[in-house]
This record gives sequence, C-alpha cells and structure tokens, in this order.
Amino acid sequence: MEQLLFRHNRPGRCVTFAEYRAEGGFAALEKALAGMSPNDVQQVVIDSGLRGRGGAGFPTGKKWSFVPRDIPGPRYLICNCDEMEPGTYKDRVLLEANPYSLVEGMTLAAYAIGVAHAFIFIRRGYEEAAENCRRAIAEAKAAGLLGENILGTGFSLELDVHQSAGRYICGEETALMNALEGKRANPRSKPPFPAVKGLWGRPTVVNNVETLANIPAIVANGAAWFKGLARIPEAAGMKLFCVSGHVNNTACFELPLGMTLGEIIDGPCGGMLPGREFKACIPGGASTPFFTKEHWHVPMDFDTVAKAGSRLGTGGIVVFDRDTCMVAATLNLIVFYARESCGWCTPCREGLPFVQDVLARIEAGEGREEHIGILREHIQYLNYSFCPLAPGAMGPVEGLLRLFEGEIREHIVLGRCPFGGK
Ligand code: L3W
Repeated sequence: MEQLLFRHNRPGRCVTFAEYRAEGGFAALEKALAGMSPNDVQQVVIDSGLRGRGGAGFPTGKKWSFVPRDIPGPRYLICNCDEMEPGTYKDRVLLEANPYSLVEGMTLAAYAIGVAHAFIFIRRGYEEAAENCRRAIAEAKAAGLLGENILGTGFSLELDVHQSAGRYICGEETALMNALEGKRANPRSKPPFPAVKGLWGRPTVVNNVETLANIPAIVANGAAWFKGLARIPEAAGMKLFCVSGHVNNTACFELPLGMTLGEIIDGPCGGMLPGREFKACIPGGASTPFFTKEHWHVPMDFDTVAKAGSRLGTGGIVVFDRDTCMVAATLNLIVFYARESCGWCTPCREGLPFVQDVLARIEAGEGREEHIGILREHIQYLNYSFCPLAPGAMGPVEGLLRLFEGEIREHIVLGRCPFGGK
C-alpha cells in the first residue's frame, strides 16, 4: 500500500536527515521557492482537499486563506502537537519516526502564509519527539533550508519548539495560544478566529502535526495525485489511524481515507483477538460517539463518518469486544474529561463531574430510571460551554444513550453491572 507520511520510516529508529534528503526530502521546498508564489502553494493545498487532521477536519487551504495579507506586522504559524485525546497517539508515532516532513511542511506553510516565526507546541511527555524536532530544525538550518535567507531566496523562517506544561485544554487552539504567551491556558472566545486575531493579537494559523507533514508531498506531487490516494471520490489523501483495544495488531497505520471500518479492523489490525467478538468502537478519538457492527461498512472519511452519526476526529480507533461494559467505558472517558476541564466556564466545570457521578452510580448498580433523562438533558446543557471540550466529552455519552440505552437500563433493573464491572 502506498505510504506518504510513513514513506521514509526505518524500523525501530528515526530516519536521518541524510536519508530523508536522499529520498527526495526538501525537494518540495526547493520546488516551491524556485518557481511557485506563496499563492501558488496555498492554491495547491486548497485544490488538494487536505482537511485538518487534529480532530475538526477543517479545510487547510481555506484556513490559510482567512489570514489577512494586507495589514502590516507579523503573522504566526503554530503546529499543534498537544496530542492528549485518549486513544490518539499518531503525532507521537510520526515525530518519533520522522520530524523532517513536519519541518519541511511548516516551512512551506510559512512561505504560503507569509510567516517569519513559527512554533511547534508539543506536549510534555513527548520528549523523544521534541528532541527529534529540535535536531531536525538544527540540521535544516545548517543545510540552509531553514533560518535566514532560505536557499538564498530571501525568505527566512525562525522555528521554535515549545514544550507545554501539559494539559488537555492546551490542545484547544486558543488555550494553546494563551499558554504560549505565558498565560493560564483558558480558551478565548471565537470569533475572532486565530486566523484574524491569534498569538499576541496577530493573525495566526494553528495546524495539526499530521496536517502540516502532508504539505511537502502535496507540493511535490500535485493536488490530483493527493486526491487520488483516497478510496472514495469525496475524500482526499491518506490518514493516520492509531488503533487500540481488543484487536490483534494495535498500532498506527497510514491508510487511504475511505477504507471501511471493517476493512481496517480485519485488514491491518489483524481482526479481533482470539475468541473475541466486535461490539463497538470509538471511531476517532475519545470525543467521538461510538460505532457498532451496523457501522462496519462505513467508509472512514470526515463526511461519511459524520453522516453515520459520529466524527472521524483524530483517527484514534478504540475497539471493544462483546464483554465490554459500555457504561464503564463511557465513565472511564468522562473521568478523564472531568479532570481535564480547565474550570473556566460553569457548564463544563460543574457539568462533567455531575455526569461522571451519574454514570458511576449506574455502573455501581445504584442507577434510577430518571438518570437516563438527566444524562440526555446534560448533552444539551453542556453544549452551552465556552469551548469544544465539554460537548466533545459528551460525544460518547450521546452514543451510549443512542446505541446502548438497553444496556444502561439493564444496569438499573439488575441493580449491578451485567458485565461484572469490566
Ligand atoms: C477562520 C472561520 N477560521 C473555523 C478554524 C478554527 C479551527 C478550525 C476548526 O476543535 C475539534 C473539537 C474536538 N474563520 C473559521 C475558522 N475556523 N471556522 O477551523 O474549528 P472548529 O471550531 O471546527 O474546531 P476546533 O475548535 O479546532 C477541534 C475534536 O476536535 N477532537 C479533539 C482532539 C484533541 C486532540 C488532542 O489530543 N489535544 O487531538 C477530536 O475529535 O472535540 O470538536 O482552527 O479556528 N470562519
């Protein structure tokens, strides 16, 4: 199967700068700086159909196009590597194997947007990935591919690595910018969107690691080639799917967008563990509503997954077998989100611990019929929060109520967990 981001990977170690260069690395940057205008680079990204790989799937080139070019003063580019969504580890795998596609992609993006200073915001704990980025930046600078007067063209880019103090909310783009400014990582209201008013009040583009790492191949091979990598005409490109749970191969795979859920589980994942039967999965990171066997044939792409009632999100698939208690699985996720709420707005700060308490009671066999209605109401209430953390946290709760209401009721009627609390 064709590999794009994993093309340069070496087993058990990071690719070297020399190897990346020898395999065509930085050729896209040379091509762009030799013969493409910033607008040409932006246009090929728009035409490619690349959508943000950090969870929201927003069209990347369109986001870049929102940046005003006619006002004087600096603009910024930030790579969001605050990967902390439960079930999501694709950016770590990518950067531990190859930081160069990101550095090249950021340089191309900065050229397109007119940025002179960019940042890689990376979560604490990703020490190896951060070290790889620092080394790649130093090597690219030494080779004249980054820093002052890149390839003698007059275009310059300063690229810094910032290691976050580490909280889930720092991955929300406006909280991230506050953290980078040295403030408490509370989200800001949107609009204004960062593209217009972002870091230090200046126009700022925030893109995910995987999104930016795709840019060199798009510039090198063109929009039509990138689109053609997907399995279905509505989608474009490849996607990193990081899989965990009750399958034989739990790893991060680079696969064409549009492969069905069943093809991914039975193919690269090697099927379910011996003796286990598929019950459900989280399709795209912990904030996405569950899929069940009825979704087995859904093509894994942003629009098709959304039409089927969930979100592709980050591509973090967590697989559950028949013996999994879906109340316990949902409770486990809510515990994470309740702990990670920044406390800035009331619905999130108060609502998530309350939802956690209700789920814990149901799981402990102390649930009452009215708890089902209370959970349903809270899906609405938590939509009134300041940022997407709480609505995202309620994604699995919404899926639980829609797909497993019978299982919740069984807990209530039996007065215990029918799965023995697994
Ligand atoms: C300018 C407009 N820019 C939208 C930009 C906006 C942002 C992007 C997407 O949340 C989701 C969340 C999590 N002018 C614009 C505009 N933009 N309209 O487009 O915006 P949005 O609001 O759709 O999403 P978001 O606020 O970025 C991200 C979900 O991702 N998620 C979270 C993953 C978390 C991690 C982690 O580990 N930290 O990966 C996973 O699914 O629930 O819904 O850039 O500025 N008119």
